[in-house]
Amino acid sequence: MSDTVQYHLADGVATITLDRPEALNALDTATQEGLAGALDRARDDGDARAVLLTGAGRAFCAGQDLREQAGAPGSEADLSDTVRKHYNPIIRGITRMPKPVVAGVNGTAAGAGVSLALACDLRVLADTAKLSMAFADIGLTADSGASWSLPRLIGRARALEVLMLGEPVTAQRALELGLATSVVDAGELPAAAHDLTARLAAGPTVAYHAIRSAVDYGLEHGLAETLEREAELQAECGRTADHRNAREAFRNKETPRFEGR
Ligand code: LHQ
Repeated sequence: MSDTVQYHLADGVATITLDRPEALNALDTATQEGLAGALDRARDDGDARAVLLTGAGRAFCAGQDLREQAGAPGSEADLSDTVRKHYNPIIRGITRMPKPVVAGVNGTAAGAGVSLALACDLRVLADTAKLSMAFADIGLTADSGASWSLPRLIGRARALEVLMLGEPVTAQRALELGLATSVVDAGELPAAAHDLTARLAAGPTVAYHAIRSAVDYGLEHGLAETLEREAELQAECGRTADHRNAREAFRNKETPRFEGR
């Protein structure tokens, strides 16, 4: 792990905390590598059934560390190197996680920091949070999956508006746009984000993964293909102990207990 990324397991929740508060959790190379490593660890951790990504201090993540040479505007090759080498694997690590991933957006997010939150399945925002699509402010295009996730979440017109105009999206506006699952008082953010993630950690993990896969597949395929993909995924879910036990619990008029397998 890295000094600037913490990993903590409790209640089936792997909490990954970006921990460079003095730089608003900006992503320097060590933090990028630490985050990628923490995501791998969460994926492989049999006791982790959901993942919470959050930040220490007053910010969630200020995006690329603009002070670090590797990320500084230099040649085009420099930027595409770090995007390919560091950011893309992180985004794949989130979007391919075989368990739910929640962003606990405890404060400001900018640039690739917003992209991290958008890649997650659900987003709980502190009322003080602002999402700043800062890319164009420094003459860059959207990266780290924002050009994929943002139009899926809020549509093309609004995605272009948010990315081109670059006005910070307040927590309340994020809720109206459908970018936030919920908005809570900043002081309650850690508990609220943990509780929501713990609820998912106690759920049918295989089915959650299948739900994300089916929805993403449905966004890119026609109805006929999607119906077939749903059938395949349903077959996988139907073979899980969680499904068998939930059917048994239904017959016995009991609340099902899911074990994530
Ligand atoms: C920072 C940063 C930061 C270093 C605050 N870096 N130190 C991907 C790959 C390749 C290349 C490039 O880009 C990308 C995608 C991106 O992520 S592009 C977007 C990069 N991020 C930004 O442009 C955001 C820059 N930061 C800001 O605009 C402000 O700091 C925000 C609006 C986030 C917060 O403003 P304030 O609340 O007023 O805080 P502050 O500006 O005073 O910052 C506090 C400290 O954090 C300060 O350090 P200091 O030593 O002076 O106290 C900042 O320098 C540092 N910090 N963001 N990205």
